[in-house]
Amino acid sequence: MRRWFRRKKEEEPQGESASPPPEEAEAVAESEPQLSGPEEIPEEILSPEPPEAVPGDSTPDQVPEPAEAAPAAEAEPRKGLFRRFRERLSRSREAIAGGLDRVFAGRREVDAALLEDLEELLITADLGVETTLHLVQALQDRLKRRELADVERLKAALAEEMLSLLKGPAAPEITARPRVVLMVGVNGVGKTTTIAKLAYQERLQGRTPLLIAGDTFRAAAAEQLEIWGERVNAPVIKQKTGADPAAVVFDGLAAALARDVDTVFIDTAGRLHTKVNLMEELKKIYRTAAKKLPGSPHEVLLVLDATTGQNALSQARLFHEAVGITGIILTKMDGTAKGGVALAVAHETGLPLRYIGLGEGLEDLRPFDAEAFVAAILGGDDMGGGPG
Ligand SMILES: Nc1nc2c(ncn2[C@@H]2O[C@H](COP(=O)(O)OP(=O)(O)OP(=O)(O)O)[C@@H](O)[C@H]2O)c(=O)[nH]1
Ligand SMILES: [Mg+2]
Repeated sequence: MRRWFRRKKEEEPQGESASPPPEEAEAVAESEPQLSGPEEIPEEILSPEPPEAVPGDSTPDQVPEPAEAAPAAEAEPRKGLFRRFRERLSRSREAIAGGLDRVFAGRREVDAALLEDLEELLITADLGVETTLHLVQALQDRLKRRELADVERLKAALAEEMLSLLKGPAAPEITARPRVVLMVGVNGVGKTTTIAKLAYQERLQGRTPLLIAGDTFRAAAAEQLEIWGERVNAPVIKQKTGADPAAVVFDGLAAALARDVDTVFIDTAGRLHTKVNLMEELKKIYRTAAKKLPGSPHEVLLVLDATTGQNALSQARLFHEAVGITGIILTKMDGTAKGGVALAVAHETGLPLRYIGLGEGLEDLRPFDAEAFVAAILGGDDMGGGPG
């Protein structure tokens, strides 16, 4: 799978050049609406059982109340931010750092047997087989070069290898105005909430966001976005349930131009329509945006729910194939032990991790910081500050 992703990435570099999908695809889908596209999409990929929440039918009243005073994020010193970040990732840290402590207990020398135990641990910590083998191979090479004199060196080497996996290209510098961000992902992963969090960040930085309710499939979806819009003081462009999402996007972009906003976030449905395939719908939204505002959407962000573990990888592949993903947001990293999936996602997709979601509140979204992340999942409980 990794090779597939990398090839795809080379063919379709970031942004505008993520080529709008072929017209034929639409024609096929329209003449045979029952087909689910070029390849059968397994139901469990498109509708995963959300293990830690039942968000599929979120009604507007499920928009969580603001838990904390809004401006706190800015005022909070970076050290406090990192502490909170570490706390939210504590279950993943327990799985990875805690697991390492157990594997290393009473062992000083690094040998093949120890690396085998490490391999098992990483696989169970949701790094996935391919990513684990990649990391362990790198460590075996270091062992052969006699660079791993003791377990402390091994741990440091593991941190370095993880970092080099996670360090993707920097976020693209987008100067277009408005900057249009298309948010995609299966149902319940956190698309709508993440849009609210991003819009909130735009506001904090003095920019004007506008939200487009492109999920016309689920009855309460537009209202949910509207509630968030009110909370972050961003206009929401919507139509009635069942409207063509591409038409909403068209109107929304017209409104964005008329109002001269800085940023547009397009919310989309995560669930399969009964007649029109979700991927075909997204392609149409993409084409419509590109037609209305050439060069847009400037970013296509895929939202993945960390609690679904390895299933996130299959989702990434499907969406990337359909609309060319430019970045990934991993949500629900708080309270899950599956945070190791971030490494698998970064390694196997070759796509940049842009943000991670650490809770339901507006402030609970952080730009992905590879150093901070590795420090958080590998660091012991005695670690004071870490990077930041
Ligand atoms: N703990 C936690 N919960 C989150 C996070 N992000 C989103 N959620 C919750 O996940 C649930 C689903 O979020 P939504 O934003 O409605 O998800 P969606 O992808 O828009 O869902 P659909 O519109 O049904 O496709 C909500 O209860 C959110 O509060 C996160 O980072 N951490
Ligand atoms: Mg939604």
